[in-house]
Amino acid sequence: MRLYWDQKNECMSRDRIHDIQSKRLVSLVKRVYTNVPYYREKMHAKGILPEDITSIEDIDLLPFTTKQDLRETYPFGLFASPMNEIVRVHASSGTTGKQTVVGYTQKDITLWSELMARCFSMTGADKSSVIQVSYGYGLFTGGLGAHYGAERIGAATVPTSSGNTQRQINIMKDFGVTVLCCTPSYALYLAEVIEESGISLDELKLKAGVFGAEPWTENMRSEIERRLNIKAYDIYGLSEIMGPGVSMDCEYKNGLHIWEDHFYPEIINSDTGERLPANTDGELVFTTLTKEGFPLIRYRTRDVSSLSYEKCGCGRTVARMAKPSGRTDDMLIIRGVNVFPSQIESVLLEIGETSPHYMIIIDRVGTLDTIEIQVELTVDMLSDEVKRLEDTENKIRRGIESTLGLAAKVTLVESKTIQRSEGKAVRVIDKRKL
Ligand code: DLL
Repeated sequence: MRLYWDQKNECMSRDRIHDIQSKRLVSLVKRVYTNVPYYREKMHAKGILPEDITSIEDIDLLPFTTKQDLRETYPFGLFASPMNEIVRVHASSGTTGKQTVVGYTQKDITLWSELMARCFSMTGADKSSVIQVSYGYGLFTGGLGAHYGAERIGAATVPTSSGNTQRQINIMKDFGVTVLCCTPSYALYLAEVIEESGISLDELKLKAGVFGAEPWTENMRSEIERRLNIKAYDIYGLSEIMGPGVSMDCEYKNGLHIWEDHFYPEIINSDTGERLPANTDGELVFTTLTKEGFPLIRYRTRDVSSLSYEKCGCGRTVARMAKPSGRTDDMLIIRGVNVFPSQIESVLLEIGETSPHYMIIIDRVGTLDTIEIQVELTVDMLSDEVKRLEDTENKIRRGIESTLGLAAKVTLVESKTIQRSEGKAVRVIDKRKL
């Protein structure tokens, strides 16, 4: 089993990583200063010239880039290559405001395929694998990003895209799919439909899942691994930086390896912009060191994570990011308490008496915020006594209260009443904003 795709670059010394990053940052800054008027002005506003940047340590001198900058330059204002060199465009739908558009040169697409190949190889996949890509194809980067990486390692690539769940399962079985790529919430739904179809896991050849595009907890990972009898890997990325494959975890499951020779990570305090030390939670920031079409300097992802730099048991030396717990803008503030939906997911799966499908409903009665957590019963529970159901409800309520310090209403709802997701799950309805 080949676990490295590019051992030289995945396992180089920290000194070497530092040198490569320094060299690449210097040329990146020159490039954007010359080619992107918006960046040039931002640097002038900070009193910076390209020659002030001589190593990666100087990155602190450079301005941040935010989603707002992307909106102001919509659609192509931050592209650093002329349009006749752009071979692909993706866009993120953007739940708030205008969508953001990203462009790739041929070299960018080749790099993306290489980095996705590194990711797939971490699962043990190779040219003998059959990889089903159930991320959506289209403007979303998930489908095509995974597709090119799967082809790069020479696997038989099955571009099912998302949706038509029964067909996905038939294909998985008939084609002997060994690696599944989709969101973790869709993986859970696929597991559910497989169970209902009466297909035994022995009839499938599935070994690994490459799941991402949304936050998911360790408990959710165990649930998916158990129900599909596979190893589930966490893959992270965002369209602005490239798409899937910015980082992924290995079999040691102790953080996601960032391909640091191409993406320079930082963690900052999102209120002050101050850089935070290793192993401290904060907002993740990335600089794309080698991208041509759409390079970004110190892009604020709004994802909450932390970084660590110790060598991993797998031999990789690149920085690892903690599983993102959510986005700063997805954090709910309920009666002054900060809550990430993933914390609620953790409690529900820890108790483990219900199904893993849930919905969080926030409302305001008078001046008081209310939170209701709807959790689905499992099919077996339908015949349970009322007393046992009440016990489960109470257990969840106490779990939420002791974890979050927040009194929540817990409602057990009938099996299959919570909407299943085929892509990124929507788990919160905030009626205060409606
Ligand atoms: O979701 C790219 C992607 C596709 C990643 C397939 C992995 C797999 P966007 O639609 O631009 O791109 O959304 C990016 O999704 O800033 C995070 O908030 C969230 N996200 C992505 N992967 C993870 C993950 C794709 N593994 C946004 N864990 C990011 C937690 C994730 N959140």
